[in-house]
Amino acid sequence: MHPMLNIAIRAARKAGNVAIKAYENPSSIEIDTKGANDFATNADRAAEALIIETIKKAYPDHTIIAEESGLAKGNDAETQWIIDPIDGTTNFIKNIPHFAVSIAARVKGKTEVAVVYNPMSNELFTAARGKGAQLNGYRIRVSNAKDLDGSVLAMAFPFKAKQHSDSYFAVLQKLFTKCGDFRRTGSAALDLAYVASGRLDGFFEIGLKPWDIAAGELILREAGGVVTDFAGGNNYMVSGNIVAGNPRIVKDLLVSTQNDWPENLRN
Ligand code: 2AM
Ligand code: CA
Ligand code: CA
Ligand code: CA
Repeated sequence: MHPMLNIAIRAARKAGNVAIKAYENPSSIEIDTKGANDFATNADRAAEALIIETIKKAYPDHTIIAEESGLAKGNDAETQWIIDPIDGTTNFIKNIPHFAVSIAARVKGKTEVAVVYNPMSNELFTAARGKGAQLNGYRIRVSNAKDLDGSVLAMAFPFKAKQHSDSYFAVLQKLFTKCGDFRRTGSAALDLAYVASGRLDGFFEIGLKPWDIAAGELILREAGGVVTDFAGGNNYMVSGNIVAGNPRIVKDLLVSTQNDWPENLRN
């Protein structure tokens, strides 16, 4: 196994254990409000600190970007770890067992290894570039849906940009008539991993951050999926607007919505 994947898995399991302990003892959870509908807890911070400690011990020079503590530049600027200690904090706070630890490592801008770990279901999604994607060690693949007809798509609501919700809902309505149904799960990292394992046919969301996307993206690509922005390009790490699925689903999603996304949400 890729040595960096080994470290990522070790770090994810440690962080997952912190999350499980807090989840099982909800009165221990302290909630900070970072912004509108945006929270962090003492468990997010503790899990993140453990991940960073684990990576630093193995790779003291690597650069680390983590949701709760920001950017820590290392001497090796070419290797970056991108960490979301708990993706799905709102679920975590509500005692809904659907959240994940997300860890990716990029070398010269290319993601080499990725882990998305749901500690509550003990599901470990992993990938190494060129080596395929696995769920608990078993190879996974995207669904073979041919188009949106009958498909089940993960999506989200613009909880940070409610002023754009009218135009967003108009696109949702159009897509709703074309697909089978929607899921709003609350964890973008798990949405990508579920698309990678064929549980869901596709996924789209606006306003994501690199740590929501980085690990799930490699897992999905290694499972035969594709990821684009709303214009079919690759600006999603910057815009945070993402469309994902097998190549045919992504094509149908883009063709079905290309001219409909509000201007400020496109690309
Ligand atoms: P987070 O839990 O790490 O913040 C799903 O829409 C994505 O948006 C998740 O990856 C989640 O990451 C983030 N998010 C932030 N606030 C949210 C909220 N109030 N509801 C749902 N998702 C939220
Ligand atoms: Ca957050
Ligand atoms: Ca997140
Ligand atoms: Ca988070």
